[in-house]
Amino acid sequence: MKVKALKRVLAAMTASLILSAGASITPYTSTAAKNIISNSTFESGTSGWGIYKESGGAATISTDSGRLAMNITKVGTVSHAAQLYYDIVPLYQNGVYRLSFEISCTENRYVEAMIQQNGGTYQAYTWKGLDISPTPLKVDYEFTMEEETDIMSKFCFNCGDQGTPLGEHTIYLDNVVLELVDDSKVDYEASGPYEPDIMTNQVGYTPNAKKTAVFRDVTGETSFSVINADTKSVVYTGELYGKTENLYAEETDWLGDFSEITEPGRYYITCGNLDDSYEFEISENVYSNLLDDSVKMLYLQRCGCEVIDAEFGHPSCHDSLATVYGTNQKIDVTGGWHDAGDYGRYVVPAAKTVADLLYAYERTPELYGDNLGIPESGNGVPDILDETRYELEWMLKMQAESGGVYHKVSCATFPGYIMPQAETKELIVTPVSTTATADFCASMALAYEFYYDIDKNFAETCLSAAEKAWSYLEANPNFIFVNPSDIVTGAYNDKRDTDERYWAAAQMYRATGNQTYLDYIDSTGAQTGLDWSTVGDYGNIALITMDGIDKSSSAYTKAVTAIKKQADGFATISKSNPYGVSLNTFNWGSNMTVANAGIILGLYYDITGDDSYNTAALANLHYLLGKNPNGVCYMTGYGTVSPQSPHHRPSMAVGKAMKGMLVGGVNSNLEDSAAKAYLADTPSAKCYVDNSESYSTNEITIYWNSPLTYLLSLTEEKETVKGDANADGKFGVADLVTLSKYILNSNDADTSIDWKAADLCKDNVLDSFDLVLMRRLVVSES
Ligand code: 9MR
Ligand code: 9MR
Ligand code: ZN
Repeated sequence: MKVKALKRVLAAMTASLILSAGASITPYTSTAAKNIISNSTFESGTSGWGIYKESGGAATISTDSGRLAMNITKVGTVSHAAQLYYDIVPLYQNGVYRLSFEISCTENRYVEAMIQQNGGTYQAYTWKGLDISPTPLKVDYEFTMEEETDIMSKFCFNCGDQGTPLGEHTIYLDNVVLELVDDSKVDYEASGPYEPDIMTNQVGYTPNAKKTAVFRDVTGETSFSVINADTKSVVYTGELYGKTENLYAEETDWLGDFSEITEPGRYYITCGNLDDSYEFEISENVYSNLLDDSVKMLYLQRCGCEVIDAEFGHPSCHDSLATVYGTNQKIDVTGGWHDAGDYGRYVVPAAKTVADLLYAYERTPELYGDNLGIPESGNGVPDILDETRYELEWMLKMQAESGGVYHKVSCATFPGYIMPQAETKELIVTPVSTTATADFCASMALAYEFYYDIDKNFAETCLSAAEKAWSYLEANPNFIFVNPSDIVTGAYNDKRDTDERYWAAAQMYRATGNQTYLDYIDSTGAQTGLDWSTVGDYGNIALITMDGIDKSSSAYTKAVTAIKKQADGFATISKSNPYGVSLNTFNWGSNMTVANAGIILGLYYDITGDDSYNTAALANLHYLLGKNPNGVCYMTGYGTVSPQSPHHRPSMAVGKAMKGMLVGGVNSNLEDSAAKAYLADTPSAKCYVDNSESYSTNEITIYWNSPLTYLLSLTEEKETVKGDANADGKFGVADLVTLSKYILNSNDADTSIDWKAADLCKDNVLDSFDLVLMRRLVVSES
């Protein structure tokens, strides 16, 4: 029990550390007396070593007679303008290190050698100024790591401007050795993240939701208890079940079901010697703030206007004209939302965001109010529609004369960790792509429907922009984007545009009812995906939820079949995974993929009324909000432990995580230095690190928030009238007809039925037993 108290303190500490790179994570393997630098003699290339250039510096590296040769043509204007580096050097606090290397240069000059923090303040942990010359200089010394452990520091040589003008020259480096010679004072244990033993959704549950907790490291316990956090009384005791060897997280898991607790309140779970779970809430409105913040986040990402907020407010940004790539043409593309932790604005991910928001609103309009605290609040239009319109207005500016749509606008490179108004370099609009044009077409056609009653002129502008885009698509079969070589910001490049065109056609059909689009849909067949790169399922959503669509048409039935197939796959994985998540592999932005799976499951629930799909959809929500192997609520500012150091420039500049952002989450491909350093030996389902340098696990984006918004719109518990199979709000003979029909054609996805209301036997099957009960109910009520 003492251990428990201690671990708790650590959890609380972890939760309060802001932007502290080295504070909390794994590999505890001792590195004593091994050369930490893997390529030290350059016998076969320069692998592991790289060059950083800025402020006018120019340099290349190669090998020369078994040495590393750094050829410098321009020293630039600052000392790190030309920098030779070796990434990911673990330095443990109180460790004594010995560093040695040989260095020479074709000229006499001064360089700095150091091991420094890679990010943050770039503080040096050890530093030497060196006068180098053609005669090799042998450097060999010991130092102690005084600062907090930093397992991803950077060893580098600043070879830029040091005050003396220099022509082209070459620096040679060889026999680099870094060893941890004394680790007797290193406390390896001190740096592990706290991993809870019992995981639940940390935010909580609606009263009638299915509620299960995951238990790990169980030693002999067979039951668990739910405790009321205010009274400390045991309100429920249940048995552990479902022991599973979880290969993805490398742990053994048990489950405990506490769905019986429906009484609103705050609770936590205990189980023998395991650490108590974090507290969570049960209530009707448990997600309302979360839902509001998932949309409000977009306001805080607004570009091209003053943003008002006590902590993250800023003056207008990115409001200069932008240059169309490769021309002298300057255009106004101000507005829209910053995409992510960077300040680029990209059409392709914008379209996904817009679609998620509008379909979330369509699914459960009653959840969306007019008081989010955005400038348009109180104007009589739901804020989710006002906020979405802010992006749509920007998207309209991205359409070229031709009807084609520019892929994106950003500066040529990513800025430092600054507020948006401080990024003042030239804005560049990159060429038109057919993926952006089709996504734009779909978004505008969709917008036409939603804004028609609010502002007819705007709606018509959207529809004619969509029509212009469609004409461009007809004339330009396929023009896929690649980043021009001098632009390094988000590429959002795709291999095919079939799914984008399918989505566009489906939205155009919904907006106009025109047969041409239906013919186009039939020619491609249903496509899938709710990603930025695959968007076909938005086409399926458009068709399935379209008013008055012919349910026997091939467009409709193929869309339903595509959804069913995916929903069944996601439901199966969710059932087999102790955490209830519908994924077994985790890539960049996996939290979006998890939320997307929830959307597909929710849609299929809406089609069939089969509760098991809704349960699986919400299991994915519970994963995102804390019931996952890392025990993290991935939405900033919610739950007990949520990301403190997201890769998000405003949060990094302010020194505090902005609230209401869903981070990318687990990504086992280790695609940034922090992920490589912290997660090298981590099981795939746990590859996440709360470190601001980890953009491949801990960045945020507008299109990761938006599927969460959609998923949350599935949480509204609708009152069901007993026996109301046809969901018309009352019970009668008509429901008997619906149920008989359903049972007769039980494979027919078309027969829509409110499963929960019709399942009178409460056995999760709809069959003749329910029919018998329903007949009795009709008789007794008449
Ligand atoms: O900050 C950038 C982030 O928004 C991107 O998702 C990521 C991948 O493209 O790149 C980040 O920028 C990094 C760049 O790729 C490499 N140098 C360091 C930059 C900041 O971490
Ligand atoms: O979300 C994108 C992810 O699917 C890609 O694997 C990754 C690398 O191309 O890029 C992600 O998008 C980033 C974009 O390029 C720049 N802004 C931040 C985005 C999220 O990291
Ligand atoms: Zn901006």
